[in-house]
Amino acid sequence: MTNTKQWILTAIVLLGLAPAAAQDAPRAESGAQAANGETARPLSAFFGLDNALPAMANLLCQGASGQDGMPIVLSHTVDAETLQAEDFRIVTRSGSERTPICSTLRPAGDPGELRTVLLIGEFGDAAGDPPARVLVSGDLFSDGVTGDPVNFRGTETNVTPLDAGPSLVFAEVVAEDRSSTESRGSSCPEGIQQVVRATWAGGVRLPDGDDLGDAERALYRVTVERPDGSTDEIVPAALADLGDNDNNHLLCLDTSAPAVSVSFPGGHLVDPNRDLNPDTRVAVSGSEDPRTQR
Ligand SMILES: [Ca+2]
Ligand SMILES: [Ca+2]
Ligand SMILES: [Ca+2]
Repeated sequence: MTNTKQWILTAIVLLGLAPAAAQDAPRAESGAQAANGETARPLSAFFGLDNALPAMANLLCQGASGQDGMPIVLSHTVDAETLQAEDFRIVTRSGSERTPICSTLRPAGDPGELRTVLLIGEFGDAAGDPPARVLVSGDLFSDGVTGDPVNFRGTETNVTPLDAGPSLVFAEVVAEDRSSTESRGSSCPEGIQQVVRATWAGGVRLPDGDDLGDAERALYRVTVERPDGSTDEIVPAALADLGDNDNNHLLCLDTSAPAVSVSFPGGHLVDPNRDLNPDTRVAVSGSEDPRTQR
């Protein structure tokens, strides 16, 4: 595929998400369950394209052309066999309720990914009555990779508006035995001491449509904690999981000092609606960085 075609496919599959939703307080209802110290819930929902999915989207989902696209990033990786479009309900600003016609975990389907669900359907219109909230209304389970399997049913998140840019919504240290050798994207080089997966609310690209390069690697900052309790901001030695059109990057670090947060400066990356990213920072899952407490 040409770069342009790949980017169109990315636009189909991954629609930028945003920061506001990620930083909202958890809105889990009383039935919410926790696993591995984290409440099961959607972390973000991004109104990525409004009535604008191209004809190619029919390859993913019959009837998707001309529909809305909304990626949802979840707190835990998902058991794909329990995922159905009807598990989600979208509530518009006026209170109208919509159900997606399709849901898919593509293309963020490498080992360890599987937490970004793309919803396709008619979810409201940006100008008149935009989508406001997404609820998990059916049984949707985590896959039990971190903690026991938990049900997302009964949890919800606010929708980030169409014109917002993409933000980081999740980061985790990738266990050595789950490294990216089976990934469709690029891998970290030999000799790397720690790998952090950074997950954006939706797919990100350079404004010219290319994937990230060395200049963008140098813009990432990872805060690591030294043995004496002090912290340093470091730059990844390499970027990986590139070239696979999903919303994940692997940050390849040349230190084993525990990573506690990841940040990226605003104004360098765009979502498929061509909105630029804001300054964005996210805690590494399981770490305690007071600047990024959700
Ligand atoms: Ca990937
Ligand atoms: Ca719409
Ligand atoms: Ca990727």
